[in-house]
Amino acid sequence: MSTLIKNGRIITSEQDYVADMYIESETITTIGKDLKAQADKIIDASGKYVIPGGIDVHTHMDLPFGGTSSSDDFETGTVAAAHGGTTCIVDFAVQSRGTTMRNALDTWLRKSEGKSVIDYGFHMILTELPDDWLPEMDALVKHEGVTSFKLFTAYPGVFMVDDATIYKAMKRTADNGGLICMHAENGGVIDLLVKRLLSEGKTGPNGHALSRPATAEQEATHRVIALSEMAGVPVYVVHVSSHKAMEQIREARDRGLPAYGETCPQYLFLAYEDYADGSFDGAKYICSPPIRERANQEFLWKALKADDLQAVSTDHCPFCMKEGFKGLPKQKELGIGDFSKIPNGLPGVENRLHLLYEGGVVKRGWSMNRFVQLVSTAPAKLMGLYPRKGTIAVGSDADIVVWDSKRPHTISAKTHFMRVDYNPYEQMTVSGSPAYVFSRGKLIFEGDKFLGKLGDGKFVRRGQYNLI
Ligand code: DUC
Ligand code: ZN
Ligand code: ZN
Repeated sequence: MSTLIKNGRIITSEQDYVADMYIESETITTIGKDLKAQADKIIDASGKYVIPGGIDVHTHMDLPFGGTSSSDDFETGTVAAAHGGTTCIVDFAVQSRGTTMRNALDTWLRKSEGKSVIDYGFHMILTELPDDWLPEMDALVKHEGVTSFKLFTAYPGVFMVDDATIYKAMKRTADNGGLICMHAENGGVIDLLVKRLLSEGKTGPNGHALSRPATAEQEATHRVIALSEMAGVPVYVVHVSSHKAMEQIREARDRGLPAYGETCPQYLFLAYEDYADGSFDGAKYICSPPIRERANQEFLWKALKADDLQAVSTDHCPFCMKEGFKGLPKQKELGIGDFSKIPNGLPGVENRLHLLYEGGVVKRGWSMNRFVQLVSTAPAKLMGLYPRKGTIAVGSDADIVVWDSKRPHTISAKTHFMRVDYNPYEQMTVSGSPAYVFSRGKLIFEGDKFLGKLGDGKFVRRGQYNLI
């Protein structure tokens, strides 16, 4: 199978030029002006951008969490991702207490096998780390292409580990060449605040945000950066929600440390004020860290522009508002009368590029290069996928999005592909959307029409990070 994409405006994180692109089988083989090659399919991309497919390095498909499981699996979630121009995800395998990392990876490989329509990799979440397990970390990095480990300073009793365990994992990762990802909130203090709010009768969803103040995120962000500095390992702070946490990353970077941060669309577009009244509708917006006050948003937008934050991922972890949607069990409703039982997480994998293009390029005048850097190139580099993915170059995987800046899209649960009964950005109209999406050379979306095949997405063994 070969494809010729004619006259597109090719955008990488650094370049911007008009050319033709020839794709043979799974790979970009030629880029040049007026290519005359024969092809099975020819696409006229005049007036459109040709960008590397989006890479979302923070998703949770089919994650057992909060008494249920996230409602998208590797089938529905990756079809949705592709519809929005994301052609690779890095999801999280969970080493839960009492299981080995090997078992965890096998479980997640089974969950994804034969289902994904785009390529995917895994990080490994660690919930315990006896000394004799340390060699397993090395084996994951060396042999399995699982080159990043996530640890939590929150969710006591589930994911949270103590500082000594974090330091131990960091030290080992410094030696084996992996990357540390951190969920940074002070879980111990948050638990006390949760108990106090509930005892005062504050049981509505807004209690979730009240129990998780930005200072709890700031403190943990400061701490994990300090631990990483002691261990001599790069650290990637996931889902940075507040300017206070972002400033910890900026300060570390100003000192020359390899500290990185991602934020997510929910922290850029949604505001605490919109669910402050405590009505149960606010359960739609429950995720951790929580959605902050509206005034916080602009700090994050500026940080993305200034490279104080380096990537945008989604933390896609959807749960339905109502029992019974597509046969799914009770999810957000588990927390009626007790906000601490509302499963944490929001849908987003389908709309990340829509939203970032609108908020960044259209509304704030970012260059397309910066957009591509944040949604594709930086994630690819940090997560060891570059230059196979995250750029447009001869020899790279043909994960390509033909982006039409004049193809408006109204976001709605009625039309989205995600398996969840609401969309946090319901009725928002964005100016641009993908006209064509290719995954390793195969056209998998033409507009809103899915043309892909389940199982065509493959597990990607990632390499070592490139520091940016
Ligand atoms: N935060 C969420 O909102 N959901 C999944 C896990 C997490 O850290
Ligand atoms: Zn997290
Ligand atoms: Zn997450």
